[in-house]
Amino acid sequence: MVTSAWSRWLLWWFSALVVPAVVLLSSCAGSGDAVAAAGPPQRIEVDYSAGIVQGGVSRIPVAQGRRVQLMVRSDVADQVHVHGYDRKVDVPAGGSATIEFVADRSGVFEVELESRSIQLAQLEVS
Ligand SMILES: [Cu+2]
Repeated sequence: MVTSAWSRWLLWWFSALVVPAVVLLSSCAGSGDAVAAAGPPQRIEVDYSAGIVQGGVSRIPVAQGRRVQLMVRSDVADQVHVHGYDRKVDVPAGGSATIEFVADRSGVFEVELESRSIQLAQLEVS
């Protein structure tokens, strides 16, 4: 038979330890992402011209959960593709295209000029 003292102790233990731990864990993941995503976006600019990525192809660190604003300038018409997040946008010759997304997946993701299979950058989300 469960005594009332025992059930009170269980209840106390559950509310004192388990509930706050779960709330703490979920708020770490949840509100952290929300704050990062709500903050100013990380702006990344890539310039593709004369057949090369100006300044070279770089691996750009991005904090997971952060909003990213990726702007690609290009002197050729193509499509910009962010792998992993599978975002695509057309870029006109001599123009620019912007992709905005929340970097909620960790890993290294290639940004590519799709039809030319040219790597523009890598996003390292962690
Ligand atoms: Cu691609």
